[in-house]
Amino acid sequence: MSDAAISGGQDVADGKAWFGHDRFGMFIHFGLYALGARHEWLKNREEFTTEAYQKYFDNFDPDLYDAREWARRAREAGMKYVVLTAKHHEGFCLWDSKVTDYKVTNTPYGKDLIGPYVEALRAEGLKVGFYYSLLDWHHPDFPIDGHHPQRNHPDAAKLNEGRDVKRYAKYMRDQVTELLTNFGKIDVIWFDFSYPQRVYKGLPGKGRADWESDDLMKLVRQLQPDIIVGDRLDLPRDADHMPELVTPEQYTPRVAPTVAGLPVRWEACHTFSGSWGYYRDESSWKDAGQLINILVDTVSLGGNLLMNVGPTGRGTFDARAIKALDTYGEWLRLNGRSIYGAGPSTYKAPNGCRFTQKGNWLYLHIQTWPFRHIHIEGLGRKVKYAQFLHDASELHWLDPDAEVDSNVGVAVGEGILTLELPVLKPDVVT
Ligand code: JFZ
Repeated sequence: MSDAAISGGQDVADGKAWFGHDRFGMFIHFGLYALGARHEWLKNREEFTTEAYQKYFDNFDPDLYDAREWARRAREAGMKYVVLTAKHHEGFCLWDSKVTDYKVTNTPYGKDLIGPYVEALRAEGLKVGFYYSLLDWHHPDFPIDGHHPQRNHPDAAKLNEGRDVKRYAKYMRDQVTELLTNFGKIDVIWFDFSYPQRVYKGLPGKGRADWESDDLMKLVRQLQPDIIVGDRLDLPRDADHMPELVTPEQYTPRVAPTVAGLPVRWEACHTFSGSWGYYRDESSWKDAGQLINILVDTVSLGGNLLMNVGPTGRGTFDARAIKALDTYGEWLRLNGRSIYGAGPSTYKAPNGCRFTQKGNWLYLHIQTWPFRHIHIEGLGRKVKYAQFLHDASELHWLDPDAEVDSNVGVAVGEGILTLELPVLKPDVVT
């Protein structure tokens, strides 16, 4: 299978080809909201004023932050790149930005978080990504809109007088320049997000005209020619303007996403428990089977998976996150060959199964364990050898022209391969 097929059909004979090969990355949502420990949108949902939110800034001290530990955990989970929220919607910056005071170096912690992060990822052989929020609930020039915490303020329209979105767009370019100049080669940048059609109580939404997305994009290209740019800048999207990275969020697409009918590079992003930011009391943590299925489903459709961790206010991954990461690490150690460098197959997987393919190796992911047999259409007389991946134990099968085994009880259909399985599912992660 060619690189093009692996990446979802796009021509990737460039510095971005690693992406479609690596398949699995870590998202990290870290900011002041970690202290609220109840979702990264809390300032918005609870309609905090900036003054009321200041308590998190004044108490921000992730004293246990160890970038090497984050990077090591990502690598051991089988992840190949990491994308960290350099700035999320709350506007707080994790680096020593020269164009704002609302930054980590002015908190009790007092140190830059981004430099050590970048260095640690490189030391572990991981690619480096930044998430940068287009929304900013702190910046004085960001006009209040339907996604702003002050959207219901009786004088919202009045408060908007003097807010100059052009100045805000310039601020973003200055910050992106810092991020893409001061930390060496950056591999991914994730802008989030646009909502030009959203009007709320007469307050218009924002899109490319507000962000000045064309200029922002030009700047990014100029500073980091090989960087992969996420698709939430509200840029035109058609056959002549293919996005570089389509980003479905918290769902697995039914089929591989396309733009103008053409295949496109894409990455699903998911959470362990629903929230992106650390949420202490959330109980909806996905189990091991769901975690593995999300990865397999995504790669079987030619996409990447960006799986999120929300570190605690101390700067650590909590025990539940570590357990989930270990699930991936253990599974990928045994089954990574079916993920890295693999992509979709043209064969149709049987019910309860998914296929991934790499060259002449076809990987059958059995998500629902059947009783003794799986019948696979289109594979009859095509298979030379079959084995379990986790332990390389040989598997037997019946081809259409094989002697019909009376125990199987099926005259195997034309073109169908019947795979024989142990009655008991082998005791592996999933
Ligand atoms: C965004 C953020 O708001 C969220 O906090 C997180 O960072 C996630 C990865 O990205 O979530 C969105 C963005 C856009 C939409 C929905 C959720 N949208 O356009 O429907």
